[in-house]
Amino acid sequence: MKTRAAVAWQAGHPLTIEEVDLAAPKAGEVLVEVKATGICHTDYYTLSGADPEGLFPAILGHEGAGVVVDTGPGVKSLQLGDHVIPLYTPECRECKFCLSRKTNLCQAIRSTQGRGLMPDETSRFSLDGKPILHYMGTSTFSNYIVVPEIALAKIRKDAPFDKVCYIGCGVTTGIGAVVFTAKVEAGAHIAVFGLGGIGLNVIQGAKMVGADKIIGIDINPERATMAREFGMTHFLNPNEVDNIVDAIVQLTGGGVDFSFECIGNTQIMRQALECTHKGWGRSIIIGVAEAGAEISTRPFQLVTGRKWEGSAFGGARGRTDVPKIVDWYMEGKIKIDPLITHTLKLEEINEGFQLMKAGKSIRSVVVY
Ligand code: NAD
Ligand code: AHE
Ligand code: ZN
Repeated sequence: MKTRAAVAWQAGHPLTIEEVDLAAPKAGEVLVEVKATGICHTDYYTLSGADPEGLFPAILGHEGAGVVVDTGPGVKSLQLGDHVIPLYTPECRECKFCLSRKTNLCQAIRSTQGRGLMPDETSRFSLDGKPILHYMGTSTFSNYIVVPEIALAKIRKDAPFDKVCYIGCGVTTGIGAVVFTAKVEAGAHIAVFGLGGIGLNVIQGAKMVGADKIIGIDINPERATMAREFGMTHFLNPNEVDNIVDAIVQLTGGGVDFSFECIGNTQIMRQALECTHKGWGRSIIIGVAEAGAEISTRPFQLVTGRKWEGSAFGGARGRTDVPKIVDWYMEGKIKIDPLITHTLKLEEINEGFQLMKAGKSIRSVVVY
């Protein structure tokens, strides 16, 4: 079949809209009509050329929601008409990682996924007979996609696609980092570096679990209004504060219990670690830094009890946790609508990248 898709031909160049060929789902695979997709900073990062796994030509996008329209042989857990969110972190429930119960990083298809291929080492996308690569196993910048069954979370049918697509990455990453990775307790002091599509969700997760001081840090002062509405109690602009670490330590009487880096800047990662409390502070890296980047601090920071950690997809087990997060949204426990600042057509997708780059959007969502 044919599908309309935004194709990334090479790093640093705008996407172009093409009629791409899409092969039928093979065994264990599912054909999904994508109804809506968010644009995440990670799509921008890969398009920039800084991602060592950024291969071209490819169809980017990993924050979608849609409907099952066909299933390949052997698919048991999904049927036509099911509403789904594609998962860049699948959940096979059989690999060593899934069975460990210690991580959400299912490795069943990670190797082929990182090379832009389906598990049988081929692509389902092509144009003029030449293959076009998948991206993060999802490629939600295509109206139709083929995805392994283990990489689809089945969600309730009354959830609006143009909102819950954001649960496919940003919402789950931010809230999950608080709830699943850090397990922030009520009364904790926290600091959130970067108040974009991820950081604002860290803030609402922290408010949801009853954190006390929620300190937001961003160089864009316009982010403070939305952050306050989501639960931020204090705002610091690094351009107006001499020493951000000292400011946070003073504000909290010794440092925060948890900090979250939601930018992808290794200098800020160091500040995020060093503003945590001696003896027990934990700093969670969420931001993705470019190939070759390294983090550093005095080992004394760790000797004296601070812990450096990371979180991918908020530590969420996609098929298990994503339907629950959709329920939280439908029950009014979390907010998504105000964060979706722009709704675009597929033809306008490059504007979505420009809005993000200019700091004018929180999330742009493309509706097919
Ligand atoms: P975004 O562009 O929406 O937000 C980034 C925010 O950081 C902006 O508000 C910007 O003003 C602020 N910022 C930039 N430089 C700063 C600085 N020096 N000091 C303070 N604030 C600064 O991006 P996003 O979609 O929220 O993504 C944030 C990061 O998280 C990216 O690196 C993205 O790739 C990564 N990410 C990781 C995961 C994961 O699973 N680990 C998932 C999604 C996104
Ligand atoms: N290919 C990139 C990896 C970037 C990365 O860390 N991705 C996150 C998700 S970001 C979503 O917006 C992730 O899940 N990482 C775990 C994994 O297995 O990729 C690079 O920099 O190499
Ligand atoms: Zn993302």
